[in-house]
Amino acid sequence: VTQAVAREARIRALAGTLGFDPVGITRLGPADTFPAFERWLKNGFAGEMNYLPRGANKRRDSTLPFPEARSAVVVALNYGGKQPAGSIARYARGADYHDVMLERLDVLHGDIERELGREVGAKPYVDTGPILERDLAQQAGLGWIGKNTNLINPDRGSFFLLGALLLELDLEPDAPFEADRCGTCTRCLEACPTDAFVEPRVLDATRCISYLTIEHRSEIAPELRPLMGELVYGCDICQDVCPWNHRFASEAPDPGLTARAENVSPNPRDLLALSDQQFRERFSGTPITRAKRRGLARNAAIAIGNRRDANDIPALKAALDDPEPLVRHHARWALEQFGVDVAGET
Ligand code: B12
Ligand code: SF4
Repeated sequence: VTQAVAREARIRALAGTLGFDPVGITRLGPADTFPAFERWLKNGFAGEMNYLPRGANKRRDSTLPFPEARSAVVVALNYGGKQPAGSIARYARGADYHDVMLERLDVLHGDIERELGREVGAKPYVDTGPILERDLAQQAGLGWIGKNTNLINPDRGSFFLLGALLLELDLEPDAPFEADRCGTCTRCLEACPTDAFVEPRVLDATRCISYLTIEHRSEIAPELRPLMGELVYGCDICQDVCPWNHRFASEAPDPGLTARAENVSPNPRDLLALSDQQFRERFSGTPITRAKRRGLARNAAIAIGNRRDANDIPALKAALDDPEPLVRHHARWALEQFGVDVAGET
């Protein structure tokens, strides 16, 4: 065993001590799945996520965003896949994972410098630039890209977030994960309520409930609304049905991502009634701020239209006076689901 290998082992152990699991090391370089990404963009599957075409070319090769970096420590952070299902996706029920992950990657950076006894240029990365993270994780040996497009680890399933510490170090890489362990299973493709998979490993995001509830800013297509059920932020369904998660998902999330009890399945009636200030107070520091008050209220109106509880009708009528046309429009749709005819424009 060379000294270099011992150094990589120590870095992996440091990351493990911080709660990251699994952990892998890769050299930065060309992304194998970039052609699939380009095709996906060309087909319009990115919808309104304009930041994807904007940084498209850099995703070709993970050396492009940070040219001084040579290697990456790629890490996973568990968000507790066995937590009960609810109307908010599991990853989004507690602190914003970007904050948790970035802070911890900074700690890892300091630990590595101490371990090596010198300064090392580094850049913590989580969704913060143009990198195909699932590709990078596959390169680092963390798992394979499943038919539901999630990165699946053979001992941990897929209910984790990915991050990377890009380092100005030439580290000995782990072997990429080459196998495809999905086999003939197609449960995720069949379980998707909106039929969002065009084929295995290709998601038409414009139909995905995660996209619709989080990234899509405008009206949601009327034909998709009934298929969204009562989900108001994100969707875990194509991971819930995965046999790898049945076997390996864990009960408790990383302590940094502990769920706030009120953010598991909030009453959509309450969400619809929040003012901008109440929204900020309730959700600041969580990923949910990304949808903005108007987006979450729109989603809540759809959930109410789908659950059809007559007690919600007064809340919907009140939302016809919402300052946002987007919210008024979806409240009107929800009232129509109760057979209430709403006159006037929205
Ligand atoms: C845009 C985005 C989304 C979009 C689009 C997702 C998608 N599947 O395209 C939306 C909003 C829908 C979304 C949803 C979710 N996301 Co998201 N998302 C991203 C983001 C920012 C970019 C992903 C991207 O480039 N998509 C474009 C498509 C083409 O890439 P891809 O889906 O990853 O697909 C790859 C493979 O499918 C492969 N491929 C495609 N075709 C083929 C064909 C063959 C034959 C092969 C071998 C491979 C292959 O190539 C693609 C490029 O690498 C990443 C962070 C990052 N910077 O990477 C997080 C990220 C992928 N998301 C993440 C999470 C957790 C989610 C959700 C689970 C959240 C939720 N509960 O609601 C859902 C899961 C939905 C799903 N089935 O993917 C995690 C994934 C962790 C994991 N274990 O995989 C990431 C890495 C964020 C993070 N830092 O942790 N997301
Ligand atoms: S996250 Fe939900 S809506 Fe999106 S592809 Fe998976 S099952 Fe379908």
